[in-house]
Amino acid sequence: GHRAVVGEAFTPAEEAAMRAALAAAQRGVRGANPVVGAALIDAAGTPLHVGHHRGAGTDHAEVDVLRQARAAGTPLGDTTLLVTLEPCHHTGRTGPCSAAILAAGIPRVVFAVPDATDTARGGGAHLAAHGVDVRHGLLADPARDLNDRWFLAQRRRRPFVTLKLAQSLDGRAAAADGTSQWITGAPARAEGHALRARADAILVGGGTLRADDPSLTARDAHGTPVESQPLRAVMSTGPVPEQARVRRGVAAGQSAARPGASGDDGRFAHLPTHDPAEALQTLRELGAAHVLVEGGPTVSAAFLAADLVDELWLYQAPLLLGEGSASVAPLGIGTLTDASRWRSDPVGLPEGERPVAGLGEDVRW
Ligand code: AOF
Ligand code: ZN
Repeated sequence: GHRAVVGEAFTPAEEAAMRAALAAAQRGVRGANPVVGAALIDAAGTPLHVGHHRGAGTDHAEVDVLRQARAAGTPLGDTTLLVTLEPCHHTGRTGPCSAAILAAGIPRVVFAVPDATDTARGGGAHLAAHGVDVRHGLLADPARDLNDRWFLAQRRRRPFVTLKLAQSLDGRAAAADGTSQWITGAPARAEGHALRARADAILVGGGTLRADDPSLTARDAHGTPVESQPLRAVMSTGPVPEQARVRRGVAAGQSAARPGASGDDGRFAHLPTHDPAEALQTLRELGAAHVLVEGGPTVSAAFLAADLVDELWLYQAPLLLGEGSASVAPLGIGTLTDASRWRSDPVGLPEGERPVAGLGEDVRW
């Protein structure tokens, strides 16, 4: 692992600021990007600003802090910036934080853990080479824990996978006659669209394609397709009909493929396989770092059985169906010790929103 260089010391004020940055990071939403927080202190250790990254496509934590500092007119010439992750050194959806920090004239940077990607790492070395006093390793363990699933996805060299399930209290995704729209309420569906907007690719299986003919577009709160649409993927060895909505997505001209994530026509990919690992490899080659698996039961079970789910968003609506199909197909688990176990983790939920169990409300885990 990465440890602080022996002899490197951090002040109590730096540690307090890094804790504030770690707390701020948790307000971000996981996905293609890690959750990251940053804090700025002055030479006396006085806290100045705390910021965080809100999810893929938005400002990085460092840039969030710099924006606050600019707005407040904070002088930066004798400050220390603390970041929970090494400042990036690449242009992805946003520009390099290394350059932003240099341009701002911040003389000292402390980061908790190095960036794990081949593309974005190197910000620490770059800053040091340009005269910034750079140290790292402060509160490295909690910083790693904060993004454990993201780091794991980097190590495994495959996209981060979110599985979304919407089900009744008794774990069913459709009633006996096949009706399934809608089991969860409007807020859960709206949040589902926000989840889509953060993903690079949305994946469904052949069953969902035939049953729902979904368009798999990401829409905003007003129902308007968001500007940067994720790649739409169907994982099925069967055909995808020419007239399937998933091929068209939003009306022509309304959709802009996300840079790097281009399918057959920049927006749609047919993955003719039953193997989730193979599907993920193809999506990775198409540029996807975050894949949202949206069903149905067979595809969900395939990803779970292959241990290829990093994050599970479970929406449980307050109704019982009794009969009907399960939200996840049989996983081949014969005994309790083999159960697929999950830990409840509020990280990734928007600020002020936490799972609420209440009569008449969708419960989100
Ligand atoms: C930072 N600060 O707050 C975050 C970082 O596509 P982009 O531009 O958002 O870049 C994504 C990559 O940047 C991501 O894979 C990770 O390596 C790094 N995330 N870096 O300096 C941040 N979120
Ligand atoms: Zn950055």
